[in-house]
Amino acid sequence: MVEESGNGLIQTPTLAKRPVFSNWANLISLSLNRHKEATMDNRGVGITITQHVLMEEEQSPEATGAFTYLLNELIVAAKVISREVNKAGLVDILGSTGDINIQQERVQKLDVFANRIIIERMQHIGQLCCMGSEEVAELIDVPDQYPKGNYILLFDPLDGSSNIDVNVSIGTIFGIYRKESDETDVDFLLSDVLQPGIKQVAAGYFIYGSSTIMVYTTGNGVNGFTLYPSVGEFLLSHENIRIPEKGKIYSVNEGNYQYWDEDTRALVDYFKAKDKPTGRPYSSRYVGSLVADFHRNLLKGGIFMYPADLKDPNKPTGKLRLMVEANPLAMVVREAGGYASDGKGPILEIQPTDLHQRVPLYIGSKEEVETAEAFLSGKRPT
Ligand code: FDP
Repeated sequence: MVEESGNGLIQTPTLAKRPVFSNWANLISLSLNRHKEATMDNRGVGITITQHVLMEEEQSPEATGAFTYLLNELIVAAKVISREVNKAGLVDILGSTGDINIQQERVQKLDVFANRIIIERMQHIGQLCCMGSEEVAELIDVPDQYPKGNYILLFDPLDGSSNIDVNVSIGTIFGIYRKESDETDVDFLLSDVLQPGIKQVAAGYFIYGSSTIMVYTTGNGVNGFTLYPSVGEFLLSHENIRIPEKGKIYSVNEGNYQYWDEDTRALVDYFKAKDKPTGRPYSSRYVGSLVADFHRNLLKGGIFMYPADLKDPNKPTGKLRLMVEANPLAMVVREAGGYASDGKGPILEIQPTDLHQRVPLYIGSKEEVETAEAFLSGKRPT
């Protein structure tokens, strides 16, 4: 059995040597028992995430169970993070560590915890050849003592972390790729990691809010699962999510207005202008936590924007990270019928050059994101 210590870390290093499917039998029976329990008390009838992942796997004849195992372990890590986030304020986990990360931001204690939990839980399972985290400058190798697999996990362990101390929703974002090279001398090549987002085999996020929700896609639509705390399972709560073609919300940090170029300002002015036939003015909603802003707009429709700004006039750039934020959410939104752009073209088609590269991001309902592209290419609607 997997034994969890107080801090959520695996205590049995032998786990990696066990065959994947002996663990599976346990997982399925665990899941079914919990499902029964949920049904019995009549408060949580529903399919569990584990059942859902297994059902998706059944659709793919060549599946080996490796991916299912990987996703399941990530879910366990998220449950541990969720538990810790819920304790924030009660234990000494709020606040900054005093360090500055690779993105030049203050590192929060919960950032460090979430990052460590994901790495330590994922590195031993034998399905990954490497990981990349927003919090770690270099790629994260799988230590020699553990078996290697063919998947690559890129993640933002705790997105929106400047909101932790004020009890605003935060989240974990992930994208999973398959190793493309058949190199055997090394575990992976840099090109295996720097793949465009279109190559993701799965992507999603966990949002730690009024409840903890997981939203994910493997390219067959998007589904959302809510953590049922007393049962300890994610139950299907948002089946086949579709983002409205057109929304009524725009989300952007308008405090940056003075740093935007003219086209960006014109775009935001457009959403605020009065015009009944096109449903304007839109409502403004901005939490300042990407997962929370994205999740709201995914369900309600609208556009989230983090435009390039001229804070450094020699280097106009967006703030958000292509590989660990924009790409996973771009896959989710595409699978839900929406669109993500850097203002010029699809986020998912950008060829990355660096694990930590930043991009402008326009994401949400198709109509609004296409409007953004039109403005940013100088073609403003009349
Ligand atoms: P944070 O810095 O709190 O981690 O990923 C970075 C991010 O949050 C996003 O979650 C959020 O959308 C954005 O930055 C907020 O940035 P601003 O404070 O500049 O609006």
